[in-house]
Amino acid sequence: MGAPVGADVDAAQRVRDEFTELYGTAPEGVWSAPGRVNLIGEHTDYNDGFVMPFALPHVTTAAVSRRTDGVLRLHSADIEGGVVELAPDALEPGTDHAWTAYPAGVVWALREAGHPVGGADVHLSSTVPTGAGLSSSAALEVVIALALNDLHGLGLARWQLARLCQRAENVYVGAPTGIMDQTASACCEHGHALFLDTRDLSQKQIPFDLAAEGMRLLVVDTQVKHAHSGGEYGKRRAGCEKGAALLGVDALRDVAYDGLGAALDRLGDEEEVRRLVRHVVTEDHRVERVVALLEAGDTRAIGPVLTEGHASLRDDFRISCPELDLVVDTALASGALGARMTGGGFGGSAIVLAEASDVDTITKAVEEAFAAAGFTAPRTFEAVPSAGARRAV
Ligand code: GAF
Repeated sequence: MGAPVGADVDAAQRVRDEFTELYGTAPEGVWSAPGRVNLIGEHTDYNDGFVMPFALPHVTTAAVSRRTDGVLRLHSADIEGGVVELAPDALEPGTDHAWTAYPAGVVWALREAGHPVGGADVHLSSTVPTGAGLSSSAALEVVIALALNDLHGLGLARWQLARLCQRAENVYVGAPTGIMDQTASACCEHGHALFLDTRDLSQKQIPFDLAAEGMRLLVVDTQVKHAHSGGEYGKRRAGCEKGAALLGVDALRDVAYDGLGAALDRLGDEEEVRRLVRHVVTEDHRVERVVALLEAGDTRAIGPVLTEGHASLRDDFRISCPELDLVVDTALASGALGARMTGGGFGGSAIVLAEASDVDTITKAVEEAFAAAGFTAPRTFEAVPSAGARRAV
């Protein structure tokens, strides 16, 4: 996963010191797990399809110690409210609607799977932007899962931790998400994008070093907040499942790209389902095209494929918003190689692939376009493919 870098160690030591001050003794260890951006492969993960995320340098850090009295104490440096005390024995899906549902849900999922996880003291601090489509929830889940896996010697593999975190999010929190974000946080490697088959969780690390080729990938956080437990994400998922059922396949992954026209014909006047199916099948194909281009060393050529992905999410899947479209249109008009919304949609962030020499022009153009439209100023930063979850101290 890559050794902790200097900034990591500094952050980990700060979180360790805060834990010691809060709970009166030093933690048994400190772990961190990153947020992610998704390069391509959106809303394909709950259709057994392909995705290609990479980890951000932004992490959630957790200092953790086991307790013997069965009490789970949770505290976050970023959220008001002090220490929250819970009883692992009494955790019930659907009862917690605060941030604590994510770490508590992981404890619940581990216990439900038969792992002997009891009380713990936890102190958290995060640099992953929340509500920005950059997987702050997955980072929070994965850091807890990894810490408890290590402390209790559970021996679970990264992909197993990701599955348990997804279960925590689906069942305990009640958000019907796929497996991409948790796997990205748990399994990504520095300098690589993760080509993941969400059907069997087979993975391939694809070298992705844009700086070496004179390019950059910008993340533009529109500051429009999104949430997955809201109805629209679930409606898209249900529509995809209806499409698979109507076509007689286990999942839309099983509809061949070459057979898409015939499949759409079979859906007759199910217009909405046809649009969802078209997005998923073409998006899986786009992931395969991006992987092939990167493996052939033709990195610049992925730009138009990313932009096609945005059009598909906007027009067929219908999960973009005016702010995301404005980022994409403005970036492209200012010379970007490609641009698209990333993550679940309905707000959050867009990514922009650009020549390094065009970054300032594009950033300024997007800021000016937002100001002219009367939108809240966006936050732009460069995304560098970073390490997955790890023990930091
Ligand atoms: C969110 C979900 F959590 C993921 O599982 C995935 O479906 C993504 O939206 C869309 O690709 O991040």
